[in-house]
Amino acid sequence: MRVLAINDISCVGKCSLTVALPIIAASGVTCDILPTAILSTHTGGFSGYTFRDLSEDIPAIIAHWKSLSLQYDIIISGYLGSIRQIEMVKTIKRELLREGGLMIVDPVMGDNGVLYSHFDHDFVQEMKGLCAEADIIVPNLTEACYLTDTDYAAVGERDYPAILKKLQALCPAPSVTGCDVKKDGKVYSSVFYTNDAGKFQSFATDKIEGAFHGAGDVYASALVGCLARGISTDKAVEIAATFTTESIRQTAADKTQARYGLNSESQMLPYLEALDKAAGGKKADPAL
Ligand code: PXL
Repeated sequence: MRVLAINDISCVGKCSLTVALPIIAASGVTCDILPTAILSTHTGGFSGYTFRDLSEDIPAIIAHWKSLSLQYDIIISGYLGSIRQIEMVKTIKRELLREGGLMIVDPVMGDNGVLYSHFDHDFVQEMKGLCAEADIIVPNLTEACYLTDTDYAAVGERDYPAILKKLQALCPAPSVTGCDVKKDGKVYSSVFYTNDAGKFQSFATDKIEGAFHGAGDVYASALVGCLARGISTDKAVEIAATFTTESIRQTAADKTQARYGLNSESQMLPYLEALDKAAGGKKADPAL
């Protein structure tokens, strides 16, 4: 099982590849990386960061991998620095995803109703095109709203199924994180998703107040890890959402600055135990 994670390297502030590589690799599969940019920190909550766009290097990297006849079982794309990189990911899918492989797109663009720095309407339009080429997409609620031209400020929990349905017009299996749901006077954070039978489902975990950076990356990486081990989508969502929530809970208890990312390291062991149990102890096939 060979997975390719396409994302940036934010050297400080755990997110993107510094989250994806340890989680996917620990899940028991080979995880290769394609860095899209190198930043001194991520762009949320820091100023004065450096940003080196690696677009110029990507075609030669792909050409080299093709000369090695590399093929991927799963490709997951995350933070892309430009519209040109969106086009590159489409090419990478065409040239390096094996037939029957899974293309997963995390359309990283924003949070809490607003786009991150560097992104605009044109980027959103192009991202819709990339999502249309994916088997699974994992937007947060903000990104789901941008992808479906929905007004985030007006969204209530009644609207989640309609958003999921609109996303399905783009991609067969959306999984939307960060959907607040109230039950018995308590607020939960839910994932609304489409399961392997094509049914809309949701999975709720405790909502922990605060804006925690890198949570989407932890969720997407754990989901990929579970799917790579042959676990059903229902169980994969449950394991990934639980891992993410417990990482947020520990980060809140640690009282570290949210911009430095989640303490997912502390939750790695329970995550792996849940993963191994769900996989029935079956190991992944070796990477070819
Ligand atoms: O976690 C999402 C993310 C990834 N990469 C970079 C970011 C962000 C969110 O701000 O800035 C560079």
